[in-house]
Amino acid sequence: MEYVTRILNGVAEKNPGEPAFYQAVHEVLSSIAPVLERDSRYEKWGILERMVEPERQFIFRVPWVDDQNRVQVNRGFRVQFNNAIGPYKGGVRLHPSVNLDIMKFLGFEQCFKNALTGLPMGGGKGGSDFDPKGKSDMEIMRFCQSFITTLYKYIGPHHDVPAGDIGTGEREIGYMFGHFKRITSHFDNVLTGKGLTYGGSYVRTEATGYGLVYLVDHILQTKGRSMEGMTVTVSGSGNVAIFAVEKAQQLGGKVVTMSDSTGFIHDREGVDLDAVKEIKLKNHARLSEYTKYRPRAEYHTGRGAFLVPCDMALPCATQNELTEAEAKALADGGCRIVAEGANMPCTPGAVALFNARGVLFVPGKAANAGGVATSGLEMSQNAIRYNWDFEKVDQRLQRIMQSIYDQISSAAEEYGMPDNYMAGANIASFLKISEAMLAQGVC
Ligand code: NDP
Ligand code: 2IT
Repeated sequence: MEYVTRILNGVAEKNPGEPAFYQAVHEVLSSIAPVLERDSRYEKWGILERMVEPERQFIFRVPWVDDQNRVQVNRGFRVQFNNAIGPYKGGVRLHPSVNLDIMKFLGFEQCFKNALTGLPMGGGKGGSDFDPKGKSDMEIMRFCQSFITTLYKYIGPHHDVPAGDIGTGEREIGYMFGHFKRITSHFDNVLTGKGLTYGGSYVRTEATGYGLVYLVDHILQTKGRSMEGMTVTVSGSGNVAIFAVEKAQQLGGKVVTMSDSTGFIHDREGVDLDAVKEIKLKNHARLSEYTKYRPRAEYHTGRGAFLVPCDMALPCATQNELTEAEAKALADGGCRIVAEGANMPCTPGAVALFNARGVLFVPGKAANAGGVATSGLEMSQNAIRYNWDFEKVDQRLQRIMQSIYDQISSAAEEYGMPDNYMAGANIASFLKISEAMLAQGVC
């Protein structure tokens, strides 16, 4: 379609050297051509032109002093992408690979994901090339304080609400929140993922992994199947992966792999999650330690978690980690369903292969939306100055994941692509954001 081609060419031209951003935009725009063809208002009102241009982007110096009294300087980012349906909302990634390309791809994805939650949240993302690995608590605190010293002016409960992502968990959110409070004197609910004693929500820690498995389980149920007895491969061993494994095991799945950026474990008897939690959450150590707890398991350096035969694969580490060759190995090994716990972990070639081979594919913007959805529930509880108990938040999360299934499956059906959840997710979220943009005029 000419409109889509023109916008994609414009994105490539205006954002050179940003392949991840282009990849994310290409995926969404390639799915929505049938929607654009039905209604000329999208083109007339420049909806795509406005959707692919972040509303504003901040890049800033983050100076801090390390434990040896040396000055360190990192680069900070916040991309406020689209606030058509609510305040900008999205995590903060702390990883040496962070650059503007990664921030824009994540911010763009976040707009569509947040729309699927049904909660009033626009899309944004932030982060820094700061590497928390090997840093002391004091160093991490000084970095977080410096990051907020610049960012505090641009965030707020009705404006932009950051949260966690790779490298940012409850500890980092606590330091950021404390510093925001100190320099503004306001106990504003300006971040989510807070600790339970100062405005956090039950289930936020577990939400992304749990939500992923709730959605997959629901899809299996609609097909008369269940997770019971399924062999599951998982990548990553951080927040998303750990709680995806926990819920998958609770529902009877047998998880046989997990990974970190150094290597992966293969435990044919099923991963011992208590051991992984002790290694990763308590000791902040490497997954290679796992064989000390379970000597019969194998540890391999490098990649390979998805070369292990399985019924279901859950990539939960990072973008473009699951390649076309791995997708082929998964399909050849009998894998029937792949759901993205991470943001954009499957390469376009991998996704094409899943579609060609009839492997059900659930894209991250639907599958991992439980995390930001529960952040939305944290904002709701903060707004009414109340805390719901674990069961209540968990039930709401389950209902949201079910509603995401309803939206993506019915959009896919309506546009003649049943079971194409990627098209369904892109179409359903596009329709919601564009309706709000059309209603609000050119802004
Ligand atoms: P964590 O920092 O808790 O864990 C990240 C995991 O992925 C670690 O095991 C890490 O290994 C591995 N990893 C990170 N980067 C790389 C890399 N470049 N190559 C290989 N492995 C890597 O992050 P989360 O679990 O929170 O996030 C994982 C994914 O889920 C990300 O894509 C994130 O955007 C997405 N996500 C997170 C949500 C949340 O609520 N936290 C919500 C929705 C999506 P190592 O320790 O060796 O670095
Ligand atoms: O990618 C994501 O959805 C997140 N990192 C969670 C964002 C949030 O605001 O909770």
